[in-house]
Amino acid sequence: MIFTYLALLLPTILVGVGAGPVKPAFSLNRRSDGFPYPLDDTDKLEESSLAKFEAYLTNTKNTSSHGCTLENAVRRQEWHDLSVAEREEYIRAVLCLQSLPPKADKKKYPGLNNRYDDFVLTHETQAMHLHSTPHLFPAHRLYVWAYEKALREECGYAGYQPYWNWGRTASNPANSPLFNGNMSSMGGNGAKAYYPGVKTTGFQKPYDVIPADEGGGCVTTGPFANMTVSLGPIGKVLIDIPPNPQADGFGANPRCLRRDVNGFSSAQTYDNYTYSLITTSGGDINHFQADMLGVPSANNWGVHMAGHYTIGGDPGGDFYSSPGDPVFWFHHGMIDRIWWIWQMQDPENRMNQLPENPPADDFVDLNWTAERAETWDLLDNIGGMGGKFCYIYV
Ligand SMILES: *[C@@H]1O[C@H](CO)[C@@H](O)[C@H](O)[C@H]1NC(C)=O
Ligand SMILES: *[C@@H]1O[C@H](CO)[C@@H](O)[C@H](O)[C@H]1NC(C)=O
Ligand SMILES: *[C@@H]1O[C@H](CO)[C@@H](O)[C@H](O)[C@H]1NC(C)=O
Ligand SMILES: *[C@@H]1O[C@H](CO)[C@@H](O)[C@H](O)[C@H]1NC(C)=O
Ligand SMILES: *[C@@H]1O[C@H](CO)[C@@H](O)[C@H](O)[C@H]1NC(C)=O
Ligand SMILES: [Cu+2]
Repeated sequence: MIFTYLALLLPTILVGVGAGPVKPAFSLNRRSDGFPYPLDDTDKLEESSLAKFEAYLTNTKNTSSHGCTLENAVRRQEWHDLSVAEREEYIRAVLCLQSLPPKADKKKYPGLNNRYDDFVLTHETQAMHLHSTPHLFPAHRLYVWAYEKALREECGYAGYQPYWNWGRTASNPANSPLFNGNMSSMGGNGAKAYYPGVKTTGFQKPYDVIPADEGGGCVTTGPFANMTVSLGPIGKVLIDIPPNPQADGFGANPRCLRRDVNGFSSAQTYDNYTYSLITTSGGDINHFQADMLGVPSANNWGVHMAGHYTIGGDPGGDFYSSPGDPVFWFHHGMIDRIWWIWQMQDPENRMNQLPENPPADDFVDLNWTAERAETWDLLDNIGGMGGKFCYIYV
């Protein structure tokens, strides 16, 4: 009897009262559907959340999404889902940014060599502003968006910022198409060099040290083999980096890009870590952020740190200067993506939350790299930043 009743009712529910033809459900149509990277649990969670999110956009956000919809939003793709030609075009644009003059004052910041360095400088001078508890998610969202915008507007890049689904490289990052060192990768591992690993918090081995892997020295393969790192270091990295000639770290300190593409760190970035983070942190953004940042003293580095130290080295291992490694943007793209997936689990309650609930007039100012923004206007990848944010992750 129950089945009969449902069968009768169902067509009415689907058509709705007075509605036109039912709109087909939005689909991401990822390139990764199938070999070689099948959808992981986080990808599937993202897909299964879209209908709820679309309903939220239609019902609640209609007036503030500024015409941005899931359908017309631009699509940021995972690096491994780009074709080799698309990867090379992205790399071309990054190298272009590294060849343009800086906008910040070279007299005041003599370590600036190029426009890319403006972004590194922003992260160094605005480190506290970017990383204070309420700002970490929204300020990095703006920061990655501004970088994508510079690649497009200043270097003619036609695509969007790729992200790094850590789980895809977790078992063997150094041999992944991201780090394998060929000319369509983001550069290889560093050469083998003295590298003591990474002290996370305290110094109580083995729990809060990420051990060294096979690299630590200069990146000698791939498109960034000749890249000059100049600003910094500012944070303490336990390797023999020449000190910056200026106490503030903004002097010219030309040196190679160094990495330790690290399998111990990447082992905490399998998709089960990301999936578990999103699904077990509950509905409070403070918990979600804290879980993402991990509890290093409990041997739980959190996906944020685990991703950063899968790159490691210099400047990747320096809290202040880490955007000086061009993979930084992929990592923070993924952080931004999982924030969105977390939001989509309960958009009515999660699209309006920032850690520590900053005041209404709170702002983010990235100086040379982005216009000043209201912090509370950075929560929506669909319609935030006065409608300038209009992107999704596929
Ligand atoms: C949302 O906006 C669309 C297009 O502007 C409009 O057709 C629709 O009726 C609006 N929905 C609500 C719930 O306001
Ligand atoms: C570089 O690596 C990618 C991914 O493994 C591969 O598709 C591409 O053909 C390689 N390119 C060269 C020049 O070897
Ligand atoms: C790096 O510089 C050397 C020497 O000028 C050059 O032979 C090589 O092609 C350059 N590599 C890259 C990736 O630009
Ligand atoms: C993820 O899976 C690995 C391997 O099975 C396991 O050691 C680890 O504890 C899991 N992590 C989480 C957060 O579930
Ligand atoms: C950068 O932005 C901050 C915050 O608005 C401001 O205090 C500072 O003066 C700016 N710095 C420069 C060099 O523009
Ligand atoms: Cu940062």
